[in-house]
Amino acid sequence: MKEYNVAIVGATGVVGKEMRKVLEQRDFPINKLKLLASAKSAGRRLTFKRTGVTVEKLTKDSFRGVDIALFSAGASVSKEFAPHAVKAGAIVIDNSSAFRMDENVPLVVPEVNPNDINSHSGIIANPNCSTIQMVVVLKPLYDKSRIKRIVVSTYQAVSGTGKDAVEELLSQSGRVLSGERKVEANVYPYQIAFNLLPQIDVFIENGYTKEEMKMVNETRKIMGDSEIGISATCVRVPILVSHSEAVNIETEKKITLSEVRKILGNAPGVKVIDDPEKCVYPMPVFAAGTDACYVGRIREDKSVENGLNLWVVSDNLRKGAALNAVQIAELLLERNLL
Ligand code: 3JN
Repeated sequence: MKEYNVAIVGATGVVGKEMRKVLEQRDFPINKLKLLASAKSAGRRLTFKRTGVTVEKLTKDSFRGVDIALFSAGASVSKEFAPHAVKAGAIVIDNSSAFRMDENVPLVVPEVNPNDINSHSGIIANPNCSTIQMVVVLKPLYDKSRIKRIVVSTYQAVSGTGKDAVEELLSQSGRVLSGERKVEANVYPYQIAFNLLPQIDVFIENGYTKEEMKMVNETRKIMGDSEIGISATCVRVPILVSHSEAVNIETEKKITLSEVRKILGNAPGVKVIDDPEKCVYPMPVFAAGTDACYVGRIREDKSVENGLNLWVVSDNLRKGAALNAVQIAELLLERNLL
């Protein structure tokens, strides 16, 4: 079997670390793994398959001989360096928002729109974590009956912001528990421990945040339906890993609850966890470290025609980022697109 040279850009970040783990766990056919990061992290030794790999400083010449470059170092790094990677002959799988809405860049969730990958021209975008877990669950329902409208509220873990936010939640929690009344906030505008923030990313003119509009625009692009009505409210909660979402949808035709359960029970990447009588439903602590998008609290919304409510939970670092990126790479191999 052919083996590939893979680079991870942003190798020392929370998603970069998870990418290394997912590549190893799924035994992705790697010849050489290149770990790239800023000058600050260059020289660090990280482990891949029990072998030490030295982190190298990212430069425009980093991509010679690289077949696949997984980018997770933020949109500005992607904008600057992805073109160099493509020029060097690599296929870029980009986890940032830099190219997601670019017409010539496929935005891919392998369970949802795998065929979009066929038309890539060097860059394939990985959607936002909150979008991915929602579309994995909604697409199989959409295929039964078009979804007219989605109203979603998210409960997003701090790891979505990165390492500093994880450390801030832990240290603030410790301080609050030891009796401090007011704790300093550096990463977010306010304390996140024992609190929640109805703001993810910055606000734009329409009163929504960028994260909320990413969910709207990316969902329409991935589902291939620019007419779906979508309204999102994104909230940061004091959770380390796994995003949760309360999702309300209106379908064109009625889908009965038993059909919903059957469809989702057979859907790739989805696990139904729904036994309210036994208090069984998806939760972040159970989803963390696993691969599925979990769905429960499945019930009708009787306040509208053909309304449904769902509760969706998934590990934001895995399916929301690293796993989806590696699945895209696997799809490229499967389809001989590399
Ligand atoms: O906050 C989260 O839970 C997800 C954060 C995603 C994020 C954070 C900063 C910049 C993104 C993203 O993936 O959309 C970006 C970005 O690439 O713009």
